[in-house]
Amino acid sequence: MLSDEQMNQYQEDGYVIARSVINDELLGRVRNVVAEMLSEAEKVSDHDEKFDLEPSHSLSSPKVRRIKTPHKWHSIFWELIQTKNMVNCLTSLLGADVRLHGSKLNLKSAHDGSAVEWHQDWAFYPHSNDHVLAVGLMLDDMTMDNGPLMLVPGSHRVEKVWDHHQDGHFCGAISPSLSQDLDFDSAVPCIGKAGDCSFHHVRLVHGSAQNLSKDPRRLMLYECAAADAWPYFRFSDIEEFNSRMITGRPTIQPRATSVPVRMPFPPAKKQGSIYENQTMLTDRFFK
Ligand SMILES: O=C(O)CCC(=O)C(=O)O
Repeated sequence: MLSDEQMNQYQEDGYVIARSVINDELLGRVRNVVAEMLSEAEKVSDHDEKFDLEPSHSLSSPKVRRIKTPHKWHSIFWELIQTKNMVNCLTSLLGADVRLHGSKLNLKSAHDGSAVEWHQDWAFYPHSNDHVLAVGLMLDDMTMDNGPLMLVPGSHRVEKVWDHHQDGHFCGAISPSLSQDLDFDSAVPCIGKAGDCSFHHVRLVHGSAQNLSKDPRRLMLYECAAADAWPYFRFSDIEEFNSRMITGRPTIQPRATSVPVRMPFPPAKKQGSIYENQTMLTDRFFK
């Protein structure tokens, strides 16, 4: 599924986009499941374990910005990450044994969907080694207008975790005015068709602007790790941990390498999701 050129691009730039990873039949079924799940949000007035809501959400005009951990709510999200194409891409990039760390479905409502400020996923979930990446499966076409994922090429190769704290607390974002060493203007948009998929390294700096278009934008994100990359925290139960193997075999022998780590503690003042963490920000890039 990934050519040598694409593999080199992942090493060099920290990301790669694979085209037509998921076929129309499966995409159609996923969209139906998502529509069904979203209809439940018509009864929800505050964030809960399933939904993260836009500030403009109301019962009469529901606006969900994230379905949290969709793989826990419906088996179709497992089906997606275990398709042959997806597993081929993952094993090319991470090796034969791959575990799911987490998942989220980010939705940007038309004319509204929240921006996500620049950050590194690694700042949220450091592991014993950095064979960890995020899969961004496009459930809609991604255009320059609907708030596509924006990636800063090569930023994963800087052996550094940028500061994601503000006033002594984790805030889930990099302050643009305090990070002169990052060239946000070089960021590349992940433009593509529904069914295309981006894979970005866990230390790659990325973010996304508001959705200015007339259509909603849905991006399904999977956090994936080589089986020997163990998370530094939020581990409780080996059976649950191993049940998240996407392919290959689990191990109880983590591989520890010299990777830069900053722990996301003390925790964000606003808990719940990256959007909530970032509500406290006083220095923003995206309007
Ligand atoms: O949905 C997006 O555009 C980006 C989201 C993101 O980077 C994240 O949730 O970590």
